[in-house]
Amino acid sequence: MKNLFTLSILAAAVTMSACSKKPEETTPAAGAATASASGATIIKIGHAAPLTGPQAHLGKDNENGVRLAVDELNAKGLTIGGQKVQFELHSEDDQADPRIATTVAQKFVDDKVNVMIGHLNSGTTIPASRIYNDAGIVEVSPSATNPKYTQQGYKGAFRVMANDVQQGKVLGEFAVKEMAAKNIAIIDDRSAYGQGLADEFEKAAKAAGGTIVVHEFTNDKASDFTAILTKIKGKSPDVIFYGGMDGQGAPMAKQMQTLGLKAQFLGGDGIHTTEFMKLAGAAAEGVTASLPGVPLEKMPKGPDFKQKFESKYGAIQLYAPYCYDAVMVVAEAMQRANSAEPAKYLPEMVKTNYEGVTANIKFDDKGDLQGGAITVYRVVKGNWEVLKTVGAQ
Ligand code: ABU
Repeated sequence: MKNLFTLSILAAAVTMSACSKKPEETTPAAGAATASASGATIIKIGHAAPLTGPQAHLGKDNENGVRLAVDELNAKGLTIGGQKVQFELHSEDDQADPRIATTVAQKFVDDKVNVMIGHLNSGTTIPASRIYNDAGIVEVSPSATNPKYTQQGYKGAFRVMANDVQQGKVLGEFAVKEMAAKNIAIIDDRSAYGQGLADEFEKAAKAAGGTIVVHEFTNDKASDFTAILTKIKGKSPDVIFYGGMDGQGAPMAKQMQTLGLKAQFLGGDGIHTTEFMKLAGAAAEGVTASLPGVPLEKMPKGPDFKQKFESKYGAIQLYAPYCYDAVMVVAEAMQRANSAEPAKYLPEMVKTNYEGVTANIKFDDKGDLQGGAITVYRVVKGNWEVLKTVGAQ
């Protein structure tokens, strides 16, 4: 598939070369320039996430992270390739649905976006990434943590946070070694993210000496977990691990309390949200969850970002800082390449060494973040408090 990206770059070059001969018969290549009313060259930043439905709060958070970066870049009045440029956010709702995501991806291809930031979910990012790759569009994931996204050999696919192989390992070891879990129950939502993370967690927990007493599954629309939790209660686990998002994790934590389950509740980044706290209420207290990255307050630019973002959009939910960094990394690569065309700035993306809000961002040969950290948090008096960070640069 790496070859497909190369082919589409060649196709774009052929189209552009044909353009100089017969402009009336051609259409612009991916990322081709259009001009604003003020004469600035428009750079289209594509973004997709669930903007409606149970994950809308996360999608809006991602969208606002992109928006903040776009606004800041425009305020700088940048010039690329000798032309004044204006960044434009093109955001679409994929409803966290893989089929809708591929339709959205095709729309972005037809719109000739200069870059794609997203999608939010692994289950949408993976199928959509083939479409961006085939069209020669660079894609940067700010939140999809399933490792498969960057294992497909797509040269234009990048990710600005650690993936679920790393996250699952940290969580599995943490459960056994630091939560003293001998017997562990697992529930996942059968999404690419939830199931993938749960499987990595299971491997790591077993390797650390834990016993998985049961592995159940639900789905990313469910709200009643009574039957699953009643079955799990009979196994008396020390820890229940949930692979999925806050929309299910929060009612699950509440229903654990109602059913009198004494097990500690543990999850991944999908439940490490402000919304989880709101939805779970008192049942959030003591819940443990991970998040890729070093805590924002420990990063040099973290507190400033938090203040800027929250004064405009309210509390950060989850991945807004990663979305902001993703846009900034791309804008920097475009400036170094002196071009906003994906084929021209892609070689600069590969060479990225950018001090972001979330990490010092460098990519490995697959497009994954080098040296990505994972931090484990616990809810203490209504706040996510840091327990430990693993793998910090
Ligand atoms: N990383 C958790 C949420 C997004 C996803 O990977 O599906």
